[in-house]
Amino acid sequence: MIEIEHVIVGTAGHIDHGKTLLVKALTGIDADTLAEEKRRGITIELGFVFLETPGYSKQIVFIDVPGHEKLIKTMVAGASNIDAALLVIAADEGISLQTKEHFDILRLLGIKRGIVALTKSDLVAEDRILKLTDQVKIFLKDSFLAEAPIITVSAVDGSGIGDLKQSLMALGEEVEARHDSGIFRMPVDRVFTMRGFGTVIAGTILSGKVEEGDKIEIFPDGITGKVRGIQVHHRKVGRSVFGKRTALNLQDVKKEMLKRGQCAGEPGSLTPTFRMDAKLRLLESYGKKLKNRTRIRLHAGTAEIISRLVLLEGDMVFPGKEALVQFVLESPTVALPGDPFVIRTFSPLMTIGGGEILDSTPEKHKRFDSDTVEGLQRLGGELTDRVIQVMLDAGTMPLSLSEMRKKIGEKEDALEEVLHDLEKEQKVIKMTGHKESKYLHKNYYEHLKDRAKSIVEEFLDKSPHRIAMPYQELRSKILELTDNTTFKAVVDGLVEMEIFKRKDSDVSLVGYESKLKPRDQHILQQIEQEFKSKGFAAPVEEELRQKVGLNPKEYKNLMYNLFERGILVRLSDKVVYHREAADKARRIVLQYLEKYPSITVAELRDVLQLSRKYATAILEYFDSIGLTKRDKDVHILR
Ligand SMILES: Nc1nc2c(ncn2[C@@H]2O[C@H](COP(=O)(O)OP(=O)(O)OP(=O)(O)O)[C@@H](O)[C@H]2O)c(=O)[nH]1
Ligand SMILES: [Mg+2]
Repeated sequence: MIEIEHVIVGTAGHIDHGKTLLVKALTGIDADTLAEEKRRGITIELGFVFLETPGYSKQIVFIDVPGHEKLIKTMVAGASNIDAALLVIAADEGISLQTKEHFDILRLLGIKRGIVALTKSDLVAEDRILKLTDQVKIFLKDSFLAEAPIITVSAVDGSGIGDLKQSLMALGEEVEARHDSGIFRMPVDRVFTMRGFGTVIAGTILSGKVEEGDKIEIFPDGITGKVRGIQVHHRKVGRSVFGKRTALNLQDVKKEMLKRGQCAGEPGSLTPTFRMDAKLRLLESYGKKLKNRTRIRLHAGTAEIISRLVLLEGDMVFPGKEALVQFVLESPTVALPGDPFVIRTFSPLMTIGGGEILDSTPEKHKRFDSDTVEGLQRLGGELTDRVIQVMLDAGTMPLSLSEMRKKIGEKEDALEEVLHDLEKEQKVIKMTGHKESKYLHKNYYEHLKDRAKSIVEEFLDKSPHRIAMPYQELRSKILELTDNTTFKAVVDGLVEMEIFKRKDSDVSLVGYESKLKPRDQHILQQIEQEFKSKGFAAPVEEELRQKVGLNPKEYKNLMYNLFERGILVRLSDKVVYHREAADKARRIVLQYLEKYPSITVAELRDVLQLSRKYATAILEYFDSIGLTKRDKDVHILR
């Protein structure tokens, strides 16, 4: 099946200027279907109408918006996700208030193309059209519509309609596919029920694709459901892709739970947020300054959210100027970096600015902080800069590709390519974990290594009797900062650099010398000698402690040193052996087990000519290290 590319064209223009009738003249369809719309003669809800153009390779779809000044919220929702604009200006009234406001909104949303229709030409004389055309050209100067065709039409007598259709088709050829981040997202602009089809949400797929049977989540409300069916252009299809007007029939979701402003997406792929960082441009025409913490209406996707505007760089934003801001939202929403938005004053309602989201899940920022400002500037830059910044923001926590995708809103393969280069330039460390690879900014990798090194140094400083730090203790300290995979990479890195050495379950510093006092060193030698000379009949610890004249704490500390260096081995609570005795016992047990299938405590006692206490300790120790295992009363080789 050939996928038809949709060209989504949004109407725009002042109330009563003839948008809906023009769409009808082009398509034969009246987008005003509500009884209230018919009664009042105005558009209230968004209208979605397909233009039939047989033989043409693309599908033109109109989103007809209301012109009423109180319905700008609906207009922005309709215009938020279009490929091109059809700016409608009535020849008799000319450029009016909402002509200007709609045009501002289109510009702020970053719409790139469009056509201007001067309609109701049947109501005016020729010279009026010429004059208006000049005015319109001045009005559109330096904007995305500066070079747009201006077509004179009448929806009543049909003049110019053919030309307009031709222009629309030519425009459709020029429209480039919008950027596809690969993540399925469809802002909901309509919710309805269809007989035999159940609950339906409709919208234009912003990115990615959706297939019948897919699980989806309705953000930010966390509603999940399954796609039972998909319709595109009134036909049932198995899948739909970005850029297409699409209706999704949802299983297990009640209509009452759904509304415009929500966004359908892959489950878990977006993070509901109460804050967003953005670059804001205040319209010159607003003519006023905007203060910090001004309460505004933020329009992003099809949602409108009341929010405070925190100015990060200064105390004011001036008309016609840009500023880095943080929106503090009064209710949650979802967005991705790069999404356009519009802001309107709380009351009276006026469109005053707009821009681009830079971070859709930021922390609360300090104002006037140069790091924050620089970070946001990087987020507004090239993909490489954005990847670097997201990693700097994550600090010592490494990010997986899927986490990065969520933060940046880009396809994983595009991210991978950038990360690969950064890795080659040694700006990024890739860590291969057992589930998925994660990435850490080089600076933070170095920071973690420094941290690990100083933790071990501090440990050894505080415990002069010890020559190593237990690995698990270091691990639990580092896990406060990062994950286990990174911890391992950090230790491995330090071992490779010959800063750390690992022995059994300990970590130490290469070349570290014990900081023992001469007296302690002397006692240590004495203790070692005691154990060595007694062989299998090791000394009783309590007696030994008294003999060498240490208090229990001092004794314990010094013994650590001997255990860590592997000179002594603890067999059981009561029995400690010199390494040599332990090794000898091992050889004897193994020799015995070569001859006999098993060994008991009594048998070992006889072989070694020792008391039962030692034989028990030896066999239990070998069980515990996995050399032997116990089977009822005997011990066998493992
Ligand atoms: N003479 C004449 N009247 C027109 C033409 N186009 C629209 N009208 C009339 O203008 C009025 C408004 O037309 P609509 O198409 O509803 O205007 P709209 O721009 O969609 O209005 P809103 O959706 O409410 O903003 C209707 O009475 C139409 O019949 C035209 O080309 N010539
Ligand atoms: Mg209308």
